[in-house]
Amino acid sequence: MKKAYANANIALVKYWGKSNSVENIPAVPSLSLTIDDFGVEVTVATAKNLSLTINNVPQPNHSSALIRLEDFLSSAKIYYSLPNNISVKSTSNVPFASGLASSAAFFAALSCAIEQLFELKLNQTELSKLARIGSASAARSIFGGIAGLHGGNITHDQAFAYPIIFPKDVNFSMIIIKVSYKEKPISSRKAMLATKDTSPFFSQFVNEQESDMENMLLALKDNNLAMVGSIMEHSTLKMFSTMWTAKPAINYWLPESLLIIQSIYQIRKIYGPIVFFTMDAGPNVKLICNKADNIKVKKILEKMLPSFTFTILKAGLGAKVHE
Ligand code: 2P0
Repeated sequence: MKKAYANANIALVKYWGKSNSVENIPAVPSLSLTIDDFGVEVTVATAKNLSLTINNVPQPNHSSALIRLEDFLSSAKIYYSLPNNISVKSTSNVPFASGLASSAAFFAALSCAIEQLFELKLNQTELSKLARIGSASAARSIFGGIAGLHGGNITHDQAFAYPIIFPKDVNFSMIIIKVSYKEKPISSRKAMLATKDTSPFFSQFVNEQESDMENMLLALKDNNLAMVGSIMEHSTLKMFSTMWTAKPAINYWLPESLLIIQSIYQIRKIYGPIVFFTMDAGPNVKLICNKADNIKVKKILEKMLPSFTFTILKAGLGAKVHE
């Protein structure tokens, strides 16, 4: 039996769409911040049957979570020496399927535990490829701090994550604003496929990704919050534009999401470029600000948006085995 823990991560340059759905290779490169204290612990053991227990609830046969685990194992077996059946138990403080990267933390921790249990002898780069097969964003959670993930028309061997800034050197904080932790109306996996197939804007999103990545790397090097935040917001809104223009349209936002975004614009008008937003496949809003300003920004938010709760998170460590 082996145990591992991984933190969730939130993309600053968004991954959306796949170039290869079977091997789960992202259509675009992406970049994210791994967040602290927001993660999943996974215990894996050898077993006669495949089983999955999430937060003490055994997942029934044919449940979507168990099917996804089965698909992960069968795809991973092409590259790694793994059995068909294992017992997997996960406990998490990340709300499930509400756009808070629960699958990223789960597959990163699972890959780490599997690697140990079956003595696959993978380094972190290899481990990120294994995690990517389960969920592409999981590849980034193998690393702490700020990490990138390759994407495009590339092979399994080229589709890995890499560290960019170590957690202790990240000068930004993330603030999570809860809008709703209800399960999302459509999985990001299905939404990505539909978007790629039907949105006239998807190719434009792909075409601009390399330059968004290059500009983000420069902004991070300069430690320039205003630049990092502007690129992040632009990447976020471009990603949602592809969803809104899919046929049928896909929408993860709630009215409160827009209310919060309008308040962020208002805060910037009053206080300058101190806070920026992003969102994922769900209605919750995540903000970044300078680490040194996080309490001040939280106080401003509490005054402007008194009915919401705000959680400040710092950069977290990468996935690790728990002894
Ligand atoms: C990201 N998201 O870069 C983007 C932004 C949501 C919006 O990665 O199909 O669970 O498992 O590879 O990684 C969510 O999608 O999708 C995601 P799969 P994943 O964080």
